[in-house]
Amino acid sequence: MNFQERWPQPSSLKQALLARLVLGLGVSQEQASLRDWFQATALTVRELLTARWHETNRQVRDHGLKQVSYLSMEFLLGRGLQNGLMALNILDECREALAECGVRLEDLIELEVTPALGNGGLGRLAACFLDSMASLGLPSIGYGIRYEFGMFRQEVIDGWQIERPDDWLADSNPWEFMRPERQYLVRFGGRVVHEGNRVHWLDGEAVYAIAYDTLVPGHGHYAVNTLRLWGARPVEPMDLATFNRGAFMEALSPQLRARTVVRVLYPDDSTIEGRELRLRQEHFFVSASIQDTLRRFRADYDDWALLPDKISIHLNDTHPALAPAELMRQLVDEHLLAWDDAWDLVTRVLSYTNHTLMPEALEIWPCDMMGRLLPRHLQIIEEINRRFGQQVEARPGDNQPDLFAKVSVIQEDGERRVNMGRLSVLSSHKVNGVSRLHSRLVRERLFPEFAELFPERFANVTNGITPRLWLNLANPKLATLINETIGDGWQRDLSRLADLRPSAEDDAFCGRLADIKALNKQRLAKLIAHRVGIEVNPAAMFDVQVKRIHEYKRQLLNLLHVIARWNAMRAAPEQDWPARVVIMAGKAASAYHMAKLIIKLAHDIGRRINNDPVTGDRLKLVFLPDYSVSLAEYIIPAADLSEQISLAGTEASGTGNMKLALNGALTIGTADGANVEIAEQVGPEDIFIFGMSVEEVAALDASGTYSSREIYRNSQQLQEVIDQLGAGQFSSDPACFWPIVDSLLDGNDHFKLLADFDSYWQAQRAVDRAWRDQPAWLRKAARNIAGAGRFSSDRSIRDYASRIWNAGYLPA
Ligand code: 26V
Repeated sequence: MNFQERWPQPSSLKQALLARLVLGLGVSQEQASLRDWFQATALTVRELLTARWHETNRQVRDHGLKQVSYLSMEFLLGRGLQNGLMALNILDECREALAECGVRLEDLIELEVTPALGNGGLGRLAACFLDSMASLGLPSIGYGIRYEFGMFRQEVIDGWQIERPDDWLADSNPWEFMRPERQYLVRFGGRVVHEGNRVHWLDGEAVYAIAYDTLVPGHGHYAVNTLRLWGARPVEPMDLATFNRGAFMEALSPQLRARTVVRVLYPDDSTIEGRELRLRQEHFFVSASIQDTLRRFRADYDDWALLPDKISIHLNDTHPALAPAELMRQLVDEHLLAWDDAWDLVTRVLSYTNHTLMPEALEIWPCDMMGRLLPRHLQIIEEINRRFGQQVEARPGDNQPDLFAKVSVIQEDGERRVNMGRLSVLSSHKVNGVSRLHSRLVRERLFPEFAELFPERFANVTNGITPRLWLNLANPKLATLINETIGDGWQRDLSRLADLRPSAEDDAFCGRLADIKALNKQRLAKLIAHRVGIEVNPAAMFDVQVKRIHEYKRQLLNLLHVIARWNAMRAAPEQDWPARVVIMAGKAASAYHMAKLIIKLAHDIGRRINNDPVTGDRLKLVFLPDYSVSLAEYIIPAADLSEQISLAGTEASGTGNMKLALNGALTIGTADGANVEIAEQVGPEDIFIFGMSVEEVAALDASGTYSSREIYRNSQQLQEVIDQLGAGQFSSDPACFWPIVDSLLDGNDHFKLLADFDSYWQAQRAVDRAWRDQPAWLRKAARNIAGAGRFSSDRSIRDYASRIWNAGYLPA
């Protein structure tokens, strides 16, 4: 090894990698572990992106472009290495450079921990949006929390979910830049003093929010945007006097206390737990993000009136809904604007997306708690509400005297509480739902009075997914087939996938599609064998339901069908039952016992039927633990059937449905969320829609006549299945699943599984018939891919840019 080799100069990618390894990390090539190589490669990628990053920021300033501050408590990014290499267009080059050093790129990719700073759909959507904003050249900065522990890792022991901490930062994170110069004081508690026109917020405690930046590279565009996540630091790092008198632990308590606020992601997507800490988190990241947004604006402009032209602040659900109060506080108390001027700016800058209608997920904070933690914010919210009340009362021809009680941001029924949804609607110039159906329900069911007061405020932006991750990266062979069939224009405009429609009639195309699906299924079959020790037949239909475990998503309906199918197969084993592997994955909120019991049931049914010689490899049920973005990348390209079976009116949109259709799975689903729009795109022949519509559910509820027991009494099939559950057929503890039986029969089946069961069973028979004709199935799969083009997050972001943000793009 000569000098040049030992101390390499970054004149080529290989040289750059070696320089990072040897000079940056301080390990010699002979001693480097895979982990060292991963770090060196990631750091090299980050370096290669920084030039583009600085250029992006310069151009935003030079062109005076509007920048979107996207506030989200969750960003479910997934791994960065392959994504970065693809954005830089050096995937193959890097593979070769590493190969010359005796390292396999694929091993490094698999080594990377998957950051999991989100629960599910809302967090993954935020990540897809970051990708699309960068790829379209839309200047943006994502703001969130740098949780020290992300979404828990799920283990399944004897069917029971066990949560393990996600210590994702244990091995240093090569993607982030810590920015000690971007540090803001965030305050809690204390008291408010009015002195003339000035308001002072005194005493209380404070922590520093410190920025950690992750680069968000565009694909097919040079833009590199920023994801800025806030870590926490104490104002006084430790109490030296305490330490010196020997109280070592106590001396460190400021550290511990400050960092508590960023310690953990709330593992819940429906109910509010650990309430006060959660409110602290929300204030912490909102305050820092708004201070930073205003500082960036003031660095370039000195006229506040320009704020709405240069900045949009977007609220990803109500989790950042303290933003209007914090913005008012900073503008009025600190920058000394008049209230009316400040409020005008606030309402022109803010916009809000609603992501759920589930009552238990709508945030409502007791005034008591807010007053203790954020006394000035509560005052501001009360003042916003008082003025709103005057406006409502002063409406000409008011014929709804109790209107204000229905829209008041402060709910006075019982304990006084702040309704964060109402605050968000009142403070935003646009409010949107995430599918056409959901947006209508947001207007009609959630905020009907607001929709009457401010009709122009309500909009729809149907969700989307990034094709870079969910097609190019997860299913590269399919991406190549598409390129060879219709050219690569779809990479910039996914709606061009419609050009594939004629290829559905082409046997050669369908043959190649079948080959790709078969390879993806073999890969997944291997993973299943490796992870859970179940052998599945890759030729069987892979029937997939992957998502958070929640009663409204009705994983239990799927399981009832599996049992019913098993019963039917055992009763008539000679019949031509197409082979199926039912694959489920997803996490249950830690305190959500029913969801955990559903996982246990999936596991126990699997244990019983997977070893049944009568059904053999014609029916298998697999629960794959620890669902994550990375696991989804394996499962989704291998799916034949996509289960989207929520009770109509409960799933705001769904995005897994889009990922699966894009990868050629056929949907069996209800007329809920974005399923409705998927059905329109692919056509009724190529999707299996079943169950009650939103209107039928509403009529049933209104009639008050729903009786799950009556359905049970009238259905032999359901009786058999539910009696098996009750009799303990699938468990060593006969009482194990009684709570499930109870919820179905005595709890009157809140999500109406039994009402939809028969229709679901029929739809599954139609799926079986369709599967038997493989050439026809492949044509359907091809038309699903062709119809998925509308569901690109690029389209969603263009919609946001034009309908909500009025934002422009960097030149290509
Ligand atoms: C609420 C809470 C309450 C406090 C504890 C932590 C926490 C975390 C999440 C939530 C609400 C989650 C709402 C959500 O994820 N909605 C999903 O959003 C997707 C993207 O729009 C959409 O596709 C799904 O249908 C919708 O369920």
